[in-house]
Amino acid sequence: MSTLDLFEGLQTPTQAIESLAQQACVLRGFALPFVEALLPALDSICAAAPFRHMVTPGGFSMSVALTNCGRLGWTSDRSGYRYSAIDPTTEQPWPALPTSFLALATAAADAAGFPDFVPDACLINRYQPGARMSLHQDKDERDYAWPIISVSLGIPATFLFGGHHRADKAQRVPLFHGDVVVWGGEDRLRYHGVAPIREALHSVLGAQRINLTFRKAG
Ligand code: MD6
Ligand code: FE
Repeated sequence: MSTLDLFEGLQTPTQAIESLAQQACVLRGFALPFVEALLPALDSICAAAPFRHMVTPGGFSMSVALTNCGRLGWTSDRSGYRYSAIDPTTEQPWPALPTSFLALATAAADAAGFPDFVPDACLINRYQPGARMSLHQDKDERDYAWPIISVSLGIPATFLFGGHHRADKAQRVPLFHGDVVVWGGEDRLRYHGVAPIREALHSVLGAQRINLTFRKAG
């Protein structure tokens, strides 16, 4: 065990794990001990790769603003969704995955029963009040054996966690600053989304919700 592991273990005692499905759960407050390290790293990423509203293949501008860090970044335009090593806005590689991001993602995956997870992509989404994400599956990654790790920061959201068909009734899961949702295995391809964000103010992040989703994309 490294000193970093020991530190994390001390910072996150007995974990509140809420099951959403066989291989999906919410780790309440799991990210809180990491936040102080995450926020300055997030500022550097957003300075190098600014938030932008991507356009869907259908021609709509997404209400959520997006950027990425890691070797691969998720992008969308009229020709489709894909992962790319180059940010189409800056024409530069995406900023590297900060150590604090990596430590949080691997610790959360471990806690949820997915050892050995090493993400190569982190989508960073900014939701301002009114922004939403409609039900979708995350299926642009190469290997669905790896889970999705989703970290909520800032103002609250209602996460919609559905089934394997778009029409399946979705659970409504309130998510708060510091919560982490993990889904993998048989639940990896479940439909999910975010209900329209309500007006609110977070003491540190103001009137926004930042969501980090970690994937092994390549
Ligand atoms: C969330 N986000 O914001 C869940 N998926 O809680 C997502 O499911 C998601 O933000 C694909 C791309 C971006 C996302
Ligand atoms: Fe998603």
